[in-house]
Amino acid sequence: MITRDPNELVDLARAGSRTALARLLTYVESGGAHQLATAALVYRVPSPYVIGLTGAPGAGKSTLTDQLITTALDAGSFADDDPFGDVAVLCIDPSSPFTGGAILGDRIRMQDHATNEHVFIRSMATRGHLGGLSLAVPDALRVLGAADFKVALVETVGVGQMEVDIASAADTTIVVTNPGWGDSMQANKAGLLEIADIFVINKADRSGVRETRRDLEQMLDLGSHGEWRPLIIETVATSNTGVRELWDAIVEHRHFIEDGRLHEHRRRRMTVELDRVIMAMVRSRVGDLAHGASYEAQIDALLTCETDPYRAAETLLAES
Ligand SMILES: Nc1nc2c(ncn2[C@@H]2O[C@H](COP(=O)(O)OP(=O)(O)O)[C@@H](O)[C@H]2O)c(=O)[nH]1
Ligand SMILES: [Mg+2]
Repeated sequence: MITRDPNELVDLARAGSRTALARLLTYVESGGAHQLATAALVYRVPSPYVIGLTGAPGAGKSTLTDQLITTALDAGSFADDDPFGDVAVLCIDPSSPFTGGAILGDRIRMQDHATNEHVFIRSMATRGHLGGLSLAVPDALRVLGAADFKVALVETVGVGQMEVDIASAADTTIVVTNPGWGDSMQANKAGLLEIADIFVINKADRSGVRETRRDLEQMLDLGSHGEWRPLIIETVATSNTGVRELWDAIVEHRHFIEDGRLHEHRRRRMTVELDRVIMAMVRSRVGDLAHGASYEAQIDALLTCETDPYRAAETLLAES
């Protein structure tokens, strides 16, 4: 039986135990970050370089991730003096409280890699983490950092706000689109534009690539991106076409942000994460306040016009 002590698990994970790594990630997933906090090491090691992929279901994220694993292993490093070693993949499905069918499919798709000792693939779902997946993912990345992974690919299903939140925890964020994307994505375009460092037009073997590229270019012309103008890369993930170009784009973006911007980039990420932790804690306190005898008494007082909602709230807050 493997130990349950987070400190020992971290030591084992650093020594290469995938069982220990998996257990640590289960702690994170189930909201056991407080247990991990004692494993101070996790919070002292740098996070891996995180490449996030997001996009609508069926866009080809898993197929691309699969190809990127091979490319990352072949490329070996972002720079000669910075070997990667192993590659970690997290598959995140915010819409599913369980490890659902889609992710099972991804597992099968990536199974060639699953037996490779240099690749670690893990799907994650919410199981009661305080702030949901958007907080569990950064913790999971810390664990991967502790286990000495230098690069992590994070595939997030979907294009809603939560997915945008998770994807924005990456160092390089890739938004995977398909030809004809412009028509269906009107509502979320702004959010995606904000987070994308690279747009991929996958399924470029289909018609409408030129129109989609033009649409994206127009968006970029109008939108306010920073110093980095997001790159647009066309791929056919199923035939490994354009994947090397995508990798080169990732490397280019990494060099761009590491040229004095990584600190600022990660600082912003920390700000977002800390704000979320505070919000989650406050929300949980609100939950505690909003029941019990005092709460009921204030509701009664409201019904009989003996107080107003502001005074009632102040009273409850003062009592807490
Ligand atoms: N024609 C074509 N099909 C693709 C391409 N990339 C992926 N697919 C197919 O699209 C489907 C969904 O791919 P998947 O990687 O599971 O998408 P995900 O939901 O974004 O992870 C699968 O049947 C893939 O084989 C591509 O470039 N061209
Ligand atoms: Mg997938």
